[in-house]
Amino acid sequence: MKRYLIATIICATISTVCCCDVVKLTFPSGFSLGTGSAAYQVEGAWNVSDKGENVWDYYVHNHPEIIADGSNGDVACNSYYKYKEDVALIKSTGFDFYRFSVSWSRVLPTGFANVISEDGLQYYKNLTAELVANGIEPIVTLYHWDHPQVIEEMGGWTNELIVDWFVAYARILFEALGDSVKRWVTINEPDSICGDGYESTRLAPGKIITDIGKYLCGHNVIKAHAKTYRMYEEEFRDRQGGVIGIVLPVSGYLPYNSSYEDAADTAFQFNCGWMAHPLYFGDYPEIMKTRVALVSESQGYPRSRLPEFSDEWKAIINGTNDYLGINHYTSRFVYNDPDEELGIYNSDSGLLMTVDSSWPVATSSWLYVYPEGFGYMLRKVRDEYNNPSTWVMENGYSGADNLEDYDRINYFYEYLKEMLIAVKRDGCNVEGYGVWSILDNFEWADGYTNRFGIIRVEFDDADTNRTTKLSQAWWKKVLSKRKLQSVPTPTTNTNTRTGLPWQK
Ligand code: GBH
Repeated sequence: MKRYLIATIICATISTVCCCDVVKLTFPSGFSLGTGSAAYQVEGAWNVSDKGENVWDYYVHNHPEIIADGSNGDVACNSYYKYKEDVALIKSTGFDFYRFSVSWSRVLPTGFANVISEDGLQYYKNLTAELVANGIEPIVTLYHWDHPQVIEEMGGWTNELIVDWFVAYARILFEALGDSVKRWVTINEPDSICGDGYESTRLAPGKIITDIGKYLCGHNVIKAHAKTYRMYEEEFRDRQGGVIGIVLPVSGYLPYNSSYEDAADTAFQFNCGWMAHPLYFGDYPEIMKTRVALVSESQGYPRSRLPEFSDEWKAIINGTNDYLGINHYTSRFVYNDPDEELGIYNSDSGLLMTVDSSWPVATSSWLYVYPEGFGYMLRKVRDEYNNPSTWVMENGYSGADNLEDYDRINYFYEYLKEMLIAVKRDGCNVEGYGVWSILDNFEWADGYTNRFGIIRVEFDDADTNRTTKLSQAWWKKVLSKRKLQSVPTPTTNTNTRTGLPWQK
């Protein structure tokens, strides 16, 4: 009895003092660990066979000045030809799933469902079959930013007709791949494509439709996602039994100090809530509706720039997310813009954001490292949407062109630790996690200057040779033990950009 009591006291003490001992940094059984890529970033073969031109082909060829190194994805990692090697690398690392995206204009050269490219579709059938043959689960993103240029000529995501064109495209893929693919992503990061593509030149199509472009694009994205979900439900679910979700980029938005809790919530609503709230509850978050209406009025618009859903659309949209896909990289501290007290509205959200000077930064200018923000965000998602099935589809770190990527390993260790605490201690329903990225690849406007891969690609060589980095070896160990591994000691500080010290 006495011994039992002592043991209990020791256990209780350990669990309150050190949650990590209890969490043990093992992955729960059934937890899925994978990696990912996107068609335009890796495939190359931009004009092979009958492939049509997409917005990225058009953008990089006509505006090379927008890409940091003037490069493009014409060849990229050559994965169109090297997919078997990619799959072999994914397998030897030990990943459970591979998330790839389909190039719309490779499958539909005219942009529409009247002509299906046999070669284009065959490539994705081959890739899927290769994954399945190697015991890797294929997860397919229907759209990762590269819609057909012909559709852009008609307004792209700002034209509501894209909704039906998207559904027709999706149907072809469900038909072709749905026997093997059981987890689908409709659209990757609407926030990025809509904000950076229709109100800035950061992403194709690079149209600056000030104040209007982003929300209009987002409105059509939600409709396209929902209609695709309903179509799958009606035509495929019974026989294919897959699940469908959207993938949103969700940063950690933390209050700058305790008086800014509301500001942090508003930031979350403008980011994640913009898309997730309609899919879970049928409409935009209240705070977005109020704020955008207010700022629109102050700007002299006759109505809110945030479009409204009809009741009919609300019913279609509500409940169309089987799981919530999240891409998480970074965090921000949030506070209210003091100008608003003077009646000056600088933004729809009314917020300003900053980072702490102690946060290390990756080679991507926006990627500040703050692992605690990951757990904070996951708990927020748990609380907002009734603890939905959650899949972290992307998490990763851009570094220098370096095979000894200790900084990347450190990033993964710290971020995964936070995720495991959120799952095991706080009950967050995260079921999968994907490393971004399996390969160094074409990093959009940053060209090849920022490398996210755990495997290096030699872009200057026609062979586009792959070489594993230290982080790949680390992942291999993590995957075989299903447990976080300690971080090897770096011989040098590879975080060359700022020289900020790494917190351990
Ligand atoms: C993901 O996007 C993409 O899905 C993937 O294709 C890409 O390779 C990967 O991340 C790495 O970038 O206002 O300065 O804070 C992440 C896109 C880019 C979205 C930075 C938020 C914030 C810019 N993110 N952006 S800033």
